[in-house]
Amino acid sequence: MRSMTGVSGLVLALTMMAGTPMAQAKDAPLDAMTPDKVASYDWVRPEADYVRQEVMIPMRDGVKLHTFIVYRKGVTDAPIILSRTPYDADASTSRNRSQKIEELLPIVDTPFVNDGYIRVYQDVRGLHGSEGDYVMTRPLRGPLNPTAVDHSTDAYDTIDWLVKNLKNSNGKVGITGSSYLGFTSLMALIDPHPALKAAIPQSPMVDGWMGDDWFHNGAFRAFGYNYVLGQTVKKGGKGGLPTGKEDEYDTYLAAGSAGDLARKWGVDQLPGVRKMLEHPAYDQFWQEQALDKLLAKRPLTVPTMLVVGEWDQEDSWGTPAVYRALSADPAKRANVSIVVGPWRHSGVNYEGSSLGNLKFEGDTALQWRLNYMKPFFDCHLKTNPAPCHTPRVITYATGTNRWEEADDLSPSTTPLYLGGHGEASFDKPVGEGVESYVSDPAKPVPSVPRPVSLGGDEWKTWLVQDQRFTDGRTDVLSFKTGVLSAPVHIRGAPKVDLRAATSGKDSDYVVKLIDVYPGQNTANPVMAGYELGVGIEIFRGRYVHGYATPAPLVPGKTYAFQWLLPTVDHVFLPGHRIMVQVQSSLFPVYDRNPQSWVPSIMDAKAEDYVKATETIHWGGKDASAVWLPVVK
Ligand code: PG9
Repeated sequence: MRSMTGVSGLVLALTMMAGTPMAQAKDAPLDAMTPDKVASYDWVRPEADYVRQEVMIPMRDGVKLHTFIVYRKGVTDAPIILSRTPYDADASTSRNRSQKIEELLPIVDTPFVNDGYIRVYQDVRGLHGSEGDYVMTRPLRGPLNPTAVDHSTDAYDTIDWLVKNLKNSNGKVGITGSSYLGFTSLMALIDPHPALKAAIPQSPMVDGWMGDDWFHNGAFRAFGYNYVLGQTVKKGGKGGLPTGKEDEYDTYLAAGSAGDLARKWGVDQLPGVRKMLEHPAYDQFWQEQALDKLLAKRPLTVPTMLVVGEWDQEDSWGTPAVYRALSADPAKRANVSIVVGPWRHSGVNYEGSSLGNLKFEGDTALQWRLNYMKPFFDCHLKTNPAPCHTPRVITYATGTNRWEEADDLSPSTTPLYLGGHGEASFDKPVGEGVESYVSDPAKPVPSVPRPVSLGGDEWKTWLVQDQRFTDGRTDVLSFKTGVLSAPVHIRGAPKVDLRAATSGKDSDYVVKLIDVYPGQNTANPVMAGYELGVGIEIFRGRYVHGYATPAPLVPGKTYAFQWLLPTVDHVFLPGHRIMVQVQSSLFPVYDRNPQSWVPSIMDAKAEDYVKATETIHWGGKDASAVWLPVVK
């Protein structure tokens, strides 16, 4: 099956193709019509302090995957760190086209290549230089994938080739990467190659419906069309929907439903978009791909450190879901740990001393990489390593701004009750009552102050946006504690238990858990009175009876809507207040709920979008609360 005998032959072939134009003898003068195009140029010069090999690694079905292998010249007995990416392995290993390895590879790789590691990046099948067909987040072999290959087999075959062909390796491999690369890292844990000794999946895409890129608890992120366009279209897809610099609140609102938006901009026939539009509920298509469930069914033989940002705007679900699934099983518990840092999506791989208006104590991402990532890979991958001391839970407590180690996340057992007159309290309110608002899909609550631009820096920081811009809107309820006299420290996933009724037949509910900063802050005025979202998450009401079984809500009937907010470690400091905001839209990050009953919201018509009165109960038997994972 293997068409190559090893790295050295291929490298030689590439070198011969590259370099000096062959058409003309070297010293002969050129005439004006000598063609100027040449085959290639070898930009890795002899003085480079590294070796960079480009190889095609054969998989079991004959497809070859495009792979770059980079290491400092002269390394021996070297552990290997592998990343399998849809984002161009060539680009990942040619930063600055530098001749110095530290400037060539992403900054996260520096401590490793400086310590004798081999770094490998590979294009997933069907993208960039790799052969084969591209299926976005290709499902595992099984009911959804009848072929003989998936990311688990591709990782296996790649690792097998690496340990057999890299003569300067010590035969031990780790795998890592964020988001899509986190997903491919997790896939490698299924029937893993024996040489795979450690994994650090960061913000992996685990379940595209429950709370990662495409849907959150059933509410849809049409913004994903941009991703599909950029990644799956050969020509013309880069740059996303061609809407210019318009306020995307207007763009999305004018289009109507998510289906109409897709049709209007001509992306409705892209397979990646169609798969979303055709599967609005949590059917087999999504359930069979949920990696937390797939991993829970198998042994976990590879030590795995899962990583997520507290404000991960794309894949906040996956890491905690996999941690819950694996740590609940005594047979797997010893092999799994979780890291929660003060980062945006993939922020762990960049500079981490701030996020939006928030400032931390130094570069928290670098701190994690040096103090936890490096020792973890070292102790599992080096030859004759020092023993591992990996805490199960490693979190950065925002608020007090310090790293903490613990044996587990805290369970959500302390209710913060919503009450009358905009109050929130740890004591159950005396009496009971309701608060209400009118939700109008014609004027959805914006996700950030307008104008909205879903890409770029605004997207990276929207979860830490000051929430004062919605506090006080007539379609947003705010419930606030008194000023705290002692810190309230939470570590885990707060759980919403919202007791609510709608006058419509369907409704979304958004709950924001907010840290309200003191009103005066002379040293840092931007944070005076700041309303920091510590967890923002949506729930689509039609799924209250089950995610696979959408059903109309009975107008006026009170339901218990329950869902998890993202996993965090946060300290609400004395002098601060805790606020809970409730609203019924978060637009345009999430599509609008028409609030009347339609079989698929993807195809709601203009006339289906109706106003509804939302009634939130407090106290009594229907006491709405956010259950906090308080550290005791
Ligand atoms: N969140 C991105 C993604 C992962 C998997 C599928 C689609 C998108 C990413 O950052 O890679």
